[in-house]
Amino acid sequence: MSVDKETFVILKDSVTRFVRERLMPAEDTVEEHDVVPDDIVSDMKELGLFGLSIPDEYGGIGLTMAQECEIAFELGQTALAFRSVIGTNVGIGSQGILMDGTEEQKRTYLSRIASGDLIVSFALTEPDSGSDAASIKTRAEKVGDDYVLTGSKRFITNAPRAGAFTLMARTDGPGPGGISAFIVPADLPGISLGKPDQKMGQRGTKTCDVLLDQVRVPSGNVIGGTPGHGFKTAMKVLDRGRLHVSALACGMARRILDESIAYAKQRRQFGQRIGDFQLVQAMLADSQAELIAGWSMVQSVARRYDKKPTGTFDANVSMEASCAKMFTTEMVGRVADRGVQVHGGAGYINEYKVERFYRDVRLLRLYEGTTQIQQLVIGRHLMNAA
Ligand code: COS
Repeated sequence: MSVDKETFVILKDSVTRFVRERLMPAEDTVEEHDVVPDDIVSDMKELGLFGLSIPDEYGGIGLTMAQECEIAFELGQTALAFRSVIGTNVGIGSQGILMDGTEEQKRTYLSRIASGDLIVSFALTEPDSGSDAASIKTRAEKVGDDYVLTGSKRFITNAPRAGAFTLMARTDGPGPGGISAFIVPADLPGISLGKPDQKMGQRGTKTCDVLLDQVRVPSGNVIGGTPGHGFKTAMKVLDRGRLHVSALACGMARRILDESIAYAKQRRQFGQRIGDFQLVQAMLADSQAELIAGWSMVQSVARRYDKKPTGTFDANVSMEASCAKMFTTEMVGRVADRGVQVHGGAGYINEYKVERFYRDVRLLRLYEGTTQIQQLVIGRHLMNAA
């Protein structure tokens, strides 16, 4: 699945223009009101952004991972809340269905996910199970033709907007093999939402708990039809998501660097532009070099990701996706820190964008696997490789 080069160039240009002309001017509104305006969400639907990763036979655009990363880079150059609106449909919410779902599940859900008419969230994390994903406790008991789900899910991105969840629950004994992935419509009796999470940054993104009390889900909603594969589905989805987040981190690094350069050209001290001082140039240079390193890594890993058959697990590519996630999200943290430093006191003031981007990028080192989990994936792979 891919779009031809010419169509992709047109799409990318439209996204670049959309980011500059529509999203950047709305950043302050999002920060102030903690919400992405509905008219922007409608425009995102019209541009096809909800369906970037879904093949055209299911109503999406069908980008390759490398192409998706280029679009994520563009979207990363504005407040991350905008990308978050489409993030779960493009990535962790839809990909389990696409990779491991039955044909009927794909036909039932993917076109509505691609159009943005159905928002889908990914529900793995629980109050007592974050990094240790194989320890989830949410139970799914087989009762007749249904499963009855009880438990709670935590920090679920887009849950307040979601029409469905791809949700991991325990159908069998302990460990990864006892976990199954379900498609759970959000309006089933027994589902309720916690209060919206108040976060450090990324205002406009919506996360909350999802509580399940005896929720009856038809057994036909087990992704792929066979229980016990949910952990592997979740891990494959996260490998892919980690690359997308890496591209986003690079986009945000680009934006912070652009803001920093603009400030360094305009701000004068000691009778000259601060950017004419070599110590300021050194900070800009370090950020530029790290950005090139990170973006090169993302592009090359994404190209390797595209070479493996859709939905398959390749331990080497998985390890490389973790390298990209670890490096780029740590990198953008350093770029944001330097961005604040270049701005001096102004960098601590909310009206300058770097203050909020500094807070926004902090999440990138946490979600879809902390830096320490990426280190663990990489380290284990190195120790286990023949
Ligand atoms: N793709 C497919 N299968 C995978 C996989 C991947 N990326 N990673 C592991 N697996 C498979 C393993 O091959 C193993 O299969 P077998 O039982 O057939 O041998 C099985 O899954 C269990 O793997 P493992 O033993 O490595 O599981 P662990 O419990 O040790 O957990 C980590 C591995 C820590 C890597 C995993 O729990 C993890 O990624 N945690 C972070 C979760 C996360 O990112 N949360 C963010 C929330 S979503 S925003």
